[in-house]
Amino acid sequence: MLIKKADDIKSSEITDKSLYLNRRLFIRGATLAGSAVATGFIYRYFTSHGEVAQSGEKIADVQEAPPAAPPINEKSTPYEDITHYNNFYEFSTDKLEVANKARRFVTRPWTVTVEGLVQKARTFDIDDLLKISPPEERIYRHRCVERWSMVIPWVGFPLAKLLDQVQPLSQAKFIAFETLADRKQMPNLGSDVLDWPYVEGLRLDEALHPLTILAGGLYGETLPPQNGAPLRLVVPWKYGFKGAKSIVRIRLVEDQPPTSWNIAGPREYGFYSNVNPNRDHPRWSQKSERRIGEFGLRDTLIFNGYGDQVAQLYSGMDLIKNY
Ligand SMILES: Nc1nc2c(c(=O)[nH]1)N[C@H]1C(S)=C(S)[C@@H](COP(=O)(O)O)O[C@H]1N2
Ligand SMILES: [Mo]
Repeated sequence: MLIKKADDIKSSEITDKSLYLNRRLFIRGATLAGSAVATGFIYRYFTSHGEVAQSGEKIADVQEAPPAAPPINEKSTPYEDITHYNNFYEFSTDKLEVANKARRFVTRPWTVTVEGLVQKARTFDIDDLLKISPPEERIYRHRCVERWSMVIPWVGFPLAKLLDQVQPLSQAKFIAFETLADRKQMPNLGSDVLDWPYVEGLRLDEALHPLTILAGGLYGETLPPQNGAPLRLVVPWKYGFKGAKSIVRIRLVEDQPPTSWNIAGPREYGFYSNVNPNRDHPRWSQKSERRIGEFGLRDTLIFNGYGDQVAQLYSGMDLIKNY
């Protein structure tokens, strides 16, 4: 079967949403025309080229996501920008350098252990984990605490679907994420900018919210290393740093877990980290943001524009104190 691989397609071909859609239709057409597997139920994060999933390969049968939030009428950020302007401190603190430093990052074999206060603790092989639920396209706003933003077409599935599999116990109130810290592959682990491994957390009700996803793909393809391959968290109403990349362990716990950015700067980064234009960072305003690829500034929206969906999670809470 003749399917163009990501490598064969110049990045200049995929620098905006309409080209991306054309390309997706093209690939889908090729798949339908040439495929022996006409079943819609083979959702793999790897292609027919082989068992070893590579970054940047087409993900089969990406579903339209159920409407967890109204679609956003904003242009998706070009693939090139999403994959070359990254925060991933294990590789580099220079956003423009991460892609290069991460280009040989090995994501197979890979396991994710889900443990703690659950009925059925389990270590998943990544390819089994990615099959728990069909891959859905989720186009979300992404707002970094540093005042830049993007619109990113993730491919993923609700974190709640994974939690279904392990069955959290009633004592579980929070969820903790731990990401890979491999000195052989990650050149910046010798620095002490952050406490390694990078850890993040959510309250359990936040984790179960239908907007919260585990993403294994981007623009219809498996994630490149710099965006958190093979699996990363995406919580669209929170600042980007909640979105832990390259997850290896998930633990259900009773108490609020420590988080890397809060340890590094407790006055600057709280546990909740909800996007909030009314709560400035001690060193800068959070009222506006620069959308990558645009001139000028946009107003930052409360909960990054997802207030209708998530504000009730925080009713009665002081969001200035609980930043
Ligand atoms: N493991 C790990 N995850 C991480 C980070 C990191 O340095 N290490 N940076 C965070 C920050 S600050 C942001 S804004 C997002 C960036 O995700 P992106 O590069 O896919 O846009 O990843 C988050 N997840
Ligand atoms: Mo960020």
